[in-house]
Amino acid sequence: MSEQPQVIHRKDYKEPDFFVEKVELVFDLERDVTNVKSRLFIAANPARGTGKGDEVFLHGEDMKLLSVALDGVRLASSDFDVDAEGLRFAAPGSNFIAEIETQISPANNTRLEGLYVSQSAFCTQCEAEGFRRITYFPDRPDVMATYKVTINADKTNCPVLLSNGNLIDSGDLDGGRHFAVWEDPFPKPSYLFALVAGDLACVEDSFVTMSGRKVALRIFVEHGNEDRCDYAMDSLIRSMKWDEEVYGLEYDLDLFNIVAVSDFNMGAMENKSLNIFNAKYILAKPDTATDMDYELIESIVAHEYFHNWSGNRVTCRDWFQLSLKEGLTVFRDQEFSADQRSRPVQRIKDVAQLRARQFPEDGGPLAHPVRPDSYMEINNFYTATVYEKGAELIRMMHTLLGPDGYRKGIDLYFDRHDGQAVTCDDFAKAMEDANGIDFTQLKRWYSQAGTPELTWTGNYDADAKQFRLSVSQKTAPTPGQPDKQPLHMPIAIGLLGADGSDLVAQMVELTSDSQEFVFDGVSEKPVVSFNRGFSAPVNVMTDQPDEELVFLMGNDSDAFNRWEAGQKYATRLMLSAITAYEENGGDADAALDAQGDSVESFIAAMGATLMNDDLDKAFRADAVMLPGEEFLSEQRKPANPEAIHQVRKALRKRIGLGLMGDLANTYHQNASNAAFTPDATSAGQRALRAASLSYLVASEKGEYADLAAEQYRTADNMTDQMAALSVLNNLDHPGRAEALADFEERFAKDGVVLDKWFALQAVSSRDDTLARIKDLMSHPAFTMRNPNKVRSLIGAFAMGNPRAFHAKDGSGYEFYADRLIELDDINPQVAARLCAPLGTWAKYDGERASLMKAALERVLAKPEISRDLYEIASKSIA
Ligand code: 0A1
Ligand code: ZN
Repeated sequence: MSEQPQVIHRKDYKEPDFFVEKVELVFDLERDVTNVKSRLFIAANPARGTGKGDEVFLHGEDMKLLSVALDGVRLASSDFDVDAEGLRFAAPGSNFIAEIETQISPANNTRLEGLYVSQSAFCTQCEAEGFRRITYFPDRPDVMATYKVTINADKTNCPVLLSNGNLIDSGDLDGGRHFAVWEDPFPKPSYLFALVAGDLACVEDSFVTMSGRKVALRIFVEHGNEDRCDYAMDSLIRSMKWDEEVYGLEYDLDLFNIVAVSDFNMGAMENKSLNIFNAKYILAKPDTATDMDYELIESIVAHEYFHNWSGNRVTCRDWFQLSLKEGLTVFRDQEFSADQRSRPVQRIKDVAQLRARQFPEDGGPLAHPVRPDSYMEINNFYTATVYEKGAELIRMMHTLLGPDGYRKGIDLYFDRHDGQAVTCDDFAKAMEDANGIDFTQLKRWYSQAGTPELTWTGNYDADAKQFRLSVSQKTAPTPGQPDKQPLHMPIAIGLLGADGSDLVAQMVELTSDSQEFVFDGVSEKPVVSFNRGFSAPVNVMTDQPDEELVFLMGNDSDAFNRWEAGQKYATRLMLSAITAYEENGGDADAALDAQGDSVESFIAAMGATLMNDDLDKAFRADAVMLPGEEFLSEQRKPANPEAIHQVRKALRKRIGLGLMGDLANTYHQNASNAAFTPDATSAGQRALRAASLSYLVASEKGEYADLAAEQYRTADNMTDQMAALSVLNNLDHPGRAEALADFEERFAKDGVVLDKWFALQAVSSRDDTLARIKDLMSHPAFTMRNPNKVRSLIGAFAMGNPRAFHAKDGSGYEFYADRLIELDDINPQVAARLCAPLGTWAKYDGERASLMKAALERVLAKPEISRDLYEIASKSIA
């Protein structure tokens, strides 16, 4: 990058000057030099009044341009301009055909955008702007075309040739080559184009749609992985069924392909009828994948499938509207998982994720609205805010409209906009029109960044049998948005009587800075359960006394708020102990002693949840977990990672000691002799047992570390093995080295599984962790070219090991900045995504903050820094 990257603004949107109606592509695949011929059927856009003689601009980057011809006439080099951004020429008429020939080098494509090689297969990633690395094209989502794609390749290396749509022809060519022709009848933006060619194994099934059409379902994987596709296939079939039942949406082609690749920048990609996945989110069998892996596979397979309607049939007009497809599709996949598993447990998981990833983003230097106003590099906006906060916005619409009203809005949206590229406003308008409702204020959630903070107080009038609830909201300034306006949000309220039952269960709508809600006929002074089910994505400040939190933990009819009450109590307790730790010179035990009865009463309440057989086991497993170190560091300024770590560890030890008998019983009673099945009930049982084991080990009674080592040796599934290994991982116990060595040996050749081994070592709380990570960088299986490896070893260190990353001497930051600099030359997109942890400097003490800023300065000083990394690093330091 030579100059400062250009900033693109939402307000500057203009319709395209020219459309492309039809694309014909011919690929001559070779690893080092691939030839791409394209024929583009171009038409002027009447709305822009363009035509003959006007400039046509086609994006294109890092390609060799061989030739351009318009309507069959080859252009002389003086008839077009080509620079680092693309190709310009004058239109020969309002409708014409452009023929362009380019050369690209898939084997040298380490950015993994456009056409690249993963293991030995060719594959593509075009969202957001990768298509312009394959051929010259108006690479923007509001240009939608039909595609006909011919792939020529070596028959031995690439027996499988895939693209979007239907296979219409195939056959042999000279020289050991063959070809396939694919045609996609649905017009689509270039970001949904895909091509795969390689020697892949295929697992096949089928689905009959609600109108009786049989769809062939295929999952392509590397040879040897055929036995790891069952769960992904099952998830796909369940997703197809669910979308018919819940949304009335049917699949629209006769085949649906999924390909799993080892090298992928993100989770997966919804290319029309040819979804490409990070192999990690497809491959699973009981002895290689944990329950969490199964859960993720289910939700990501569903997510990509759901995009066929929310994203592909109706797509985004421009990239500022990304949440149109992503927020909606995340909401859809969350609801799918809730229906397939336990609804409250799913909600807890989604909220925990939102708090861990989105709230910090919204409170930090990279804060941006769900619909951003500007960007330098769009790849940097595939964020928790666009995805998860965007999903919360859709969820609020669902809550406000009810399921029927929501469905009416959805039906209108798809009726109105099928085949179009539209905006978030268009989506909201369909919701409004179908329901005769005004979402003007609700739509502020699209444009206003920052997590609102809500405060409430209650007042009971026994004579009037009336309860008054005063609620106020406030959103702190975020970069570029100093002043905030009040938001519209649904708040689900419960008022509990002394016997634990609901006196009132009601949804209220908050619209002003502060508002009072009056509940009549309340027969006794109630305990308030506020924001049930996390009906609004906000931070709630409350000074509800400990006893009320304990009461809610044991009685709230809203399972989410039962969990929430426990988290609040634990957070309050630990924050207060952290202060004591800082004051007493670093004695975590004394800091807990200073909390009086609170510790005891908290542990007792947690024990009651642990042993409550009326509750779902998965819920109990979640409810006994303490808020994480990252979450706690969000609550304090300056955050002290060492104090947080020590206090949390000491509290875990007390829980282990205090509940030892119950924990040991829970552990033993939840052992299972049955063969592993990944269903939610069995997973819940394993999770509860794992939670018990982790507290038993936290008690520091040596026999439990032995028990963990034993569990690792005897378990017949990866979930139980990882549960054992992750507690051993922080210890000096001989079982640790043994288990790690065994794991390494067993999975030496199994990239996706070995990543767990790298990540474990990166998050270990042992003192030698950073040194070990440095050693592991020269492990034969480690490479900076594979994003999963980088995330497992380097990413996990910064994001999952706050104590080591924030080591006072700055060694963590220094190591990390070196890696970002190294990675930027290989894969800027991944480098930029990993940069965010350095941007949290403002939360730390002066010394750490200046070390972190120095690390960012060093990153920014890198010669030839990419636009991706520049944007994140420069915004982070501001
Ligand atoms: N649209 C995909 C995620 C995705 C986004 C960007 C990518 O490359 C920059 C790749 C995949 C999804 O939501 O699943
Ligand atoms: Zn998506």
